[in-house]
Amino acid sequence: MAVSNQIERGALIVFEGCDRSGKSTQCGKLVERLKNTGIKAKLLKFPDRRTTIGKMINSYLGQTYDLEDHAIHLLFSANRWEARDTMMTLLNQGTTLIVDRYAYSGAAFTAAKQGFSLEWCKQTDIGLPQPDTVLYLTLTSEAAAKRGGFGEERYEKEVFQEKVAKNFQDLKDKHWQVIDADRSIEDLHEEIYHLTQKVINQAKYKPIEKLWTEL
Ligand code: DGP
Ligand code: NA
Ligand code: NA
Repeated sequence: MAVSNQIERGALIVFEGCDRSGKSTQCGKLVERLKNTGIKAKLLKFPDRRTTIGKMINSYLGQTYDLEDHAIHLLFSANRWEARDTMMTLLNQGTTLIVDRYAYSGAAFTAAKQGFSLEWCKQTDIGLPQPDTVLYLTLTSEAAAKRGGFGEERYEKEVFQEKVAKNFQDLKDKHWQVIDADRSIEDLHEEIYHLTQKVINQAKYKPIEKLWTEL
């Protein structure tokens, strides 16, 4: 056992995946499990619809108002940047953050629109805290279809979601772990819980790096 005076930091654990992959359910279950086992943990969700910027995003997603595509991209990104200081403080105080969507959704969703490259879309999130792991939940389109139809929000359309899935594939890097989400909530939770134990232990004394700066 290494002895250190350094405060052990929390891990930054991000969940990504297409709509209906069960991300939000798994995030919630994981946070509860970690807390029950005595690990300091907090759930974050992007977009955070509660802030001033988040309220604009919420109206956009609910289709109550339109925004130019670049402008809404910047707002999604700003919504992550406005959480940056709080995230760093919590991590450095030893709280593990379970994050439901992050910069990868930012790039994957906007780049699914006509005229946007993945490269352009990544720029605004460069330098955000680097996740210790990205748990990418996958579902085949058949498995997704069995989970029922899409809702009424913008982006909740089959063809668009397929483009998003393709973009996620292109964003995959060494921090990603791909997880087949086509099984029971409990089975999926068990696998995820065990994966995160390792991540939390390994993150303790590692510095927090910056996203997409090694490009
Ligand atoms: P959710 O609240 O997780 O259901 O996300 C709302 C919708 O917004 C969902 O279709 C995914 C999409 N989304 C999430 N983050 C971003 C982002 O940063 N940029 C864009 N363009 N869309 C995003
Ligand atoms: Na959604
Ligand atoms: Na595009």
